[in-house]
Order: sequence, then C-alpha cells, then structure tokens
Amino acid sequence: MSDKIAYSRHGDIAVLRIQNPPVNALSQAVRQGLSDGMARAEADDGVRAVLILGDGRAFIAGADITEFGKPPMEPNLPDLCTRIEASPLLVVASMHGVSLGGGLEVALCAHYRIAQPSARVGLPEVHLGILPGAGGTQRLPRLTGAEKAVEAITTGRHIKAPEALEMGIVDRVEEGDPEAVGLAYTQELLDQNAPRRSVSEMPAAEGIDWDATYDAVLKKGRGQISPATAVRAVQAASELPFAQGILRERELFMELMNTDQRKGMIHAFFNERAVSNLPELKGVEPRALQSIGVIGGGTMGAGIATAALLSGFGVVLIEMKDEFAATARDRIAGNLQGALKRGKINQAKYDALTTQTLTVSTNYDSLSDVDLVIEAVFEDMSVKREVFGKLDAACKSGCVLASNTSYLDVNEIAACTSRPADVIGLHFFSPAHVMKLLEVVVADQTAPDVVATGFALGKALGKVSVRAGVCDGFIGNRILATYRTAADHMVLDGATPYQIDKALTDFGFAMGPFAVADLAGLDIGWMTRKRKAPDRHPQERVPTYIDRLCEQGHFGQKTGEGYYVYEKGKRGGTPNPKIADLIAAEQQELGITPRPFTDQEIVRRYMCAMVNEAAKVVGEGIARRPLDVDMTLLFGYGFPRYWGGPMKWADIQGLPAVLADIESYAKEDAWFWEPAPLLKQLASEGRTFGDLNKEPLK
Ligand code: TC6
Repeated sequence: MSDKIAYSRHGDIAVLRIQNPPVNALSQAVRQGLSDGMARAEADDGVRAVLILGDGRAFIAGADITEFGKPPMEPNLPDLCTRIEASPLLVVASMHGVSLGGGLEVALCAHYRIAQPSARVGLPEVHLGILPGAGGTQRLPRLTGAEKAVEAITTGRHIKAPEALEMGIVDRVEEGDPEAVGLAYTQELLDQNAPRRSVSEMPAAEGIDWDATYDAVLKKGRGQISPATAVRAVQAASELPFAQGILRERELFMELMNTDQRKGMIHAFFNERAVSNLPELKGVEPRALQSIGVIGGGTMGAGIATAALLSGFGVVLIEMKDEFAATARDRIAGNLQGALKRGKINQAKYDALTTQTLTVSTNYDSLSDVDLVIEAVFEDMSVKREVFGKLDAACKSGCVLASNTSYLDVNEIAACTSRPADVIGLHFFSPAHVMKLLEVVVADQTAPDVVATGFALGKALGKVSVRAGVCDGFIGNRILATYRTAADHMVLDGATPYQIDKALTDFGFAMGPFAVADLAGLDIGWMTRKRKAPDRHPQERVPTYIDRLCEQGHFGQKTGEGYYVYEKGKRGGTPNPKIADLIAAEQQELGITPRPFTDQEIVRRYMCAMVNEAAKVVGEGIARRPLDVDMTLLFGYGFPRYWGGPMKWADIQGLPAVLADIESYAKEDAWFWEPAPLLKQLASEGRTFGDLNKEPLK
C-alpha cells in the first residue's frame, strides 16, 4: 500500500490516515493508497466501518494541482469517489483544517461526516478555471438544495463548519482530536445500526431559474467562464438521474480543463506564492519588527498605519501640525470602523488599537524606538530629502527607512541619509489596508536583510510582495504609463474613451483606463505630464485635450466631472459631452482624420503596449522574472486573474504573433512601438516568458 496512507485497526473500525504534507493534496499516490486502503478494510475480517482522516494541518486541500495539464494517472478521482461511496462498509470522514475541492468531494462520498468547529469546507475549483469534477456538482445540491449549492460552487468560498452543519454538508460538529471524535462517532453509528447513506441516492434538488442564474453568474464573473459553466453542471444534478449528471459534469469539466482561462488561473495560483520566494534571500534573516513608524497621515499614510495596526504592529504616525494629526487619527479610526463593521475586529480590539497601539505625534523624536519607518508624504524630492534627513537623525541604528514613493529615485533618497544600506522603497497601493500589492523597491546599496525585512513586513500585512528595481514608476506604474499612453493614442486616432473602457472591461479588467483616471484624479496625470515635459522625446505623442478640463478645475470623480459626469448618489458616471469636442479640437489642430477601431484592435494594441514595456522591464532587470510583472498587474492594477497576467497572456497568444503586431504598429510610430529586445530574442529562439520564470536572466 502507498506510504501516503497509514492503515490501522480500532476494534471494528479501520482508519485510513492520509499523510501527504503540507496539505494532503490528492496526488496519484494518495488516490492509489485510498483505493488500496478501502480494499484492505473490506478484506479485513471483522471490519464494519472505515474512518478517513487527514494527518497534519488539513483533511484534504483538493486534487494535486501540480498534476494538472499532465497525462492522467490511474486511479482517477471520480472513480475513487464512486468506489468509496459504493463500499459495503460504513464510511465516515472526520474533517479538520480545510476540506477543499476534491477533498470535500471525497468527504461527500463518505456516508457520514463529522468536522471540527474550526474546519472549513468548500469547492473552490472555479478559482482555478475549472469546476468540481469528482461529483461535487451532483452531490452538494442533493444535500443543500440547488440555490445554496450554486452559491457555494460559483463563489468557491470557504464555509466554516457550523454553517456547513446548518447547510447539511456535515452531520456533526465536535471539538477534539479528529481521530478520537471520528472513532467515537463511527462507533455510535455502528451501535445504532445506522444505514450506509449514499448522497448519490438522495433525491435530486428542485430546480431554479437556471437561465437567469447562468446569466447573472456570467455577468458577475466579468468574462470568467468557470462559475457560469458550473451552474450548468448543477442544473444537470437537478434535471438528470445521478449517473447521467456525473457524465455531464465530466463533459463540462473537461471543456474547462482545456481552456486558456484554466492555464491563466493556475499560473496565478502558483505564482502568487512563488513571487515572494526570492532565491537570493534564502538563509537571510529579516530584522525584528514590532513597531512601525509612518510619516504623513493622508489617505496613503493612514491606510498603511491601518494595515500595520490590523496585523498586530505598534504604530507611531508623524504629522506636521496638531490639526493634521487629529485628521490622521480620524482617518485611521474610520478605516478601523470598517474592519469593526465587517467583523474583522471586535469593539475591545478597536478601542485598544485606537487608544493604545496607535501613537500620533508631531515630533520625530517619537520614532526613536520604531523598527521600520515608512514615509508617505508629498511626492516631491525636496520634501523627501528633508524627511529622510530628519529620519536619519531620529531613528535608532538598524531601523529600516522606507519610502512609499511611487516613482521617485530611491537611490537619491538613500543618499540623503548616512545609512543607505538601511533604505528601501515600500510602494503600497491605495487604499493600503485593502489593496494586496506591495512593491519592494531595492536600491543599489540596500542590504539583503533590509530586503528580507521588506518581504517579511509584506507577509505579516497579508500582501503579495514583488521585488522591483529602481526606475521611474518601478514595475507597475512604468508599465501603466505605457499602456495608458497607447489608449491615449487610440483616442487621438478615433476611438472614444468610452469604447476603450468598454472593450477593456469586456476583456476582463475591473475598470477601463479612463474610468480609473477619473477615480484616481485627473490632476495626477496632469502633474505627471508637466513633470515629464522637459525630458520629452521630440517624437513622443502626448494628447493634451484633457488638460483643458483640468485647467477648468475638473479632476474626475472628486469634482463630479472628468471623462464622465458623476451625479451625487448615483454609482458610476455618464460620458461627459465636453470630451468629444475637446478631442475633435485637438485632432483638428494636429491634422488627424479620425478612423474607426474595432474592440478587438483596441484590446490588442493595449495589451501589446503592456507586454512590450513589461518585456523591457524584465530585460533591464527592474523585474527579475516575467511572473513578477504578472503578479504586479494582477494584484495592483485590476488585471483579469483568468488571463494569469500580461506575460502569461502573451505566451498564450504566442510571442512571434505579439511581436509581429508590435512591428506593424511601429510602422506608424516607431518611437513608441520600438520592440523590446527581450521579446525579439525570445520570439526568435522559440522560447516563452514562462521559460524565463523557470530560468531567469543572468
Ligand atoms: C480540485 O480539487 C479538483 C478536483 C477535480 C478533479 C477531477 N495541490 O497556500 P499555502 C501547496 S482542484 C498541490 O502556502 P496556506 C501550495 O502550493 C483543487 N499543492 O498555505 C504551497 O506549496 P509551497 C481545489 C497545493 O495555509 C503549500 O501547499 N483546492 C495544493 O496559506 C502550502 O499552501 C484548492 O483550490 C493543491 N491542491 O493555505 C485549494 N494546495 O509551500 C488550493 C496547496 O511549495 N489551496 N498546495 O509554496 C489553498 O487554497 C491553500 O493552499 C490552502 C492552504 C487553504 C489549502
């Protein structure tokens, strides 16, 4: 029998203990071991019941995702599940930690289920671009009814044991050692002569309005197809006999298994974890972190302080004047109120955080004890210089000095101190207590243990941390500036901002670039254009029509007018009629005859601009690996997860085809569309960005 399953006998009960750390994924060896274990129990004289449980931290976290895309290996999971359910013995699952995906599907094939109060169950397959393919879509609705099954499967959410009990997914919730409570429960069932109870034999769930449900789920998924496809599988459970329902589930599962979305989502799953795993930091100990200083209590500083407080750090926030300090305190309290409302903290915790754990001061001497300080003041080098000079004087030796700048030169900031090795960029995204991305910007002299500390802080704050080198905009904002410019060029040439926004939200972006600009504030782009004007290349095309709106004091959502007009109390905006005239005037001035764009061309140009700049960012070593770019765009810029990121998207399109399009656009504007040397190299060598993830550039 496989060494992944430990077999033991306890009176009439055989125990199958899964031992496949870290999370008991259902690898081939585990599936084989469970199948063999069932056979052994059935042949074992006197055994009347089988108890299945997991060793370590989980029951089973699901199918082994590393096997996806490889040739299938027997026994397959659906067959194993059928085999367990069909056993003549009474089968019980004792669940602790997580039972997810195939893990819950195995448990649903047991005849009874007992769970620890802290256990969580769920069918999260849609987040990997697939659907539950081992009977989950057929068995779950027979226990919970169709509506609850659709909700659980299409959201993939983790359901805590008490709720799972209420929904009928588990039969009992009991605290204790999973083996001890499992054995006692199984014995109780045997003593009562409880029948073998197969979920597949339970009556089918009553139907719901399937087409309306399908449409609603498809719309919510913004182009993601797995949740909507899962609705059709649950529909089969209510309309077809079980055996036929299983076949339909299989058919839909295989359809999804072969999609690019599945590849993109699995790429995202693994690289979300791999991105913070830097080979250069192996064995490098981060510095100890207990208290954090934050300079500046604006939206960003308050967000960073909130994130730090919620993660258990003491926070000292510095503001310039008492009145600003009071406002900062209110902002943080407001953020924490949100956490209180969502149940993330209770009232006592809220009181402690706002009164004891947070210090707000106007005196830099209050920073004398902090372990790391993050500056989040106005984006101006002279202001930063002054702040870092003060930090150098006030902070203890060994304190990490971080800047939250989003584009300024961290080397220049480090040079304002007597300790450049302790200086790093920690670029948060607004609102900092919500957004998952953290760019850890490593300057020329930053010490390795300071880099490790940046990543340790990111982990403690629950962020996805990405290493970036120093350049204007680092990874994310530099690439954003380029694809945003591609969108601006399309507007000058004839596409409307509204068509572009729509084409890109249809592609899967959370928002289009013009709606984002309105949200962020048009004054930001206006300031950037002014800042960059002196260094502008003579061939650079920079539309200025939107500056006319800024000159009139219209900065987007915050002033009620931008690309869109916003009415109080209404969500979203409607196209601003002034924009078309402003664009037409600029086109006339530049002698441009507007031409039509298809949505497809809009997406292609936007994505090609993104990929080309990203390839430059990787080629220059600003991002070490293509996956660093992918995770930056996914977690900071609303890139659709199901594409995996721009580099994964490019690999899926084929690099030669992407390069060919860039070269064709370069015929109109050779300066903007100059192909990235790395893209040319990979395309000519027949390699992909994915290959570089495995073997980064030297
Ligand atoms: C399915 O079941 C389909 C069935 C149909 C078949 C017909 N496989 O996240 P962590 C690794 S689809 C392989 O850092 P946590 C993970 O990569 C599956 N490996 O820990 C990491 O490896 P590393 C449905 C897996 O405590 C390590 O385990 N199931 C798998 O923050 C620790 O993971 C899911 O979608 C796996 N299934 O979270 C569940 N799962 O150390 C996906 C984890 O080398 N998993 N690993 O980096 C999760 O949601 C979380 O990992 C967790 C643990 C909640 C299980």
